[in-house]
Amino acid sequence: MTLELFASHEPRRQPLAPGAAILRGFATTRADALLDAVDALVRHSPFRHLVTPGGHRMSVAMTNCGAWGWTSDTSGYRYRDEDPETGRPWPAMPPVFAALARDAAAELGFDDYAPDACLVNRYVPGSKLSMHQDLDEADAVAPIVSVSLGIGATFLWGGARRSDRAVAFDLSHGDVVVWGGASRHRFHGVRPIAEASHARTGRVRINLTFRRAR
Ligand code: MD6
Ligand code: FE
Repeated sequence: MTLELFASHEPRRQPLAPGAAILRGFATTRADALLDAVDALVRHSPFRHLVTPGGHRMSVAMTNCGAWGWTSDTSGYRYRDEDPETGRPWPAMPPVFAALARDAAAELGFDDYAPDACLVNRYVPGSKLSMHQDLDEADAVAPIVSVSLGIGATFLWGGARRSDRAVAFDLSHGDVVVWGGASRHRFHGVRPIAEASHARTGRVRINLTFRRAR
């Protein structure tokens, strides 16, 4: 066995800032199970295009699982304990989701991470997410864990202020980004997705974004 061969199978960590890193390939071995669970949960709470408080239809389609789900409409952003489209609770967090989130958070030293919300995002070529902060959660220290599946994306990692220069990172199927602690309120976004196809998802990127909301 060569060291090179061993290293190529070891997930790589790319530090971003204190409390933040990209874990390359961290979800790869669990990706099929994660995507199977997405297929199951969207049968209960389908993807939908939310409207921003400013009245714009988001290009990313979203749904949620877990106790709390993130929603947006013209009255603002908020977490709800039921899906406004179905009038029922959001689907339960699949165990494979909770385990992946906990394991990824632990890599950054966030022990016993127990997210109570998972926002599931569906991007197609052209979908984008403008620079923003995730500020709607009660816990300002527990990390966001963001899992990329399917076609690639360019993730923009900004600073504490909107005017801070952002750095671009390409994210691939199986990559996980964690940001918590001092980095929890950093600006971030996703550039318009390029045309591409993935063997499992087709022309789609699925992103799982875990949070401690309440
Ligand atoms: C990503 N997503 O898709 C990162 N934040 O890689 C987010 O940062 C995000 O998709 C808030 C609401 C929806 C999101
Ligand atoms: Fe975000």
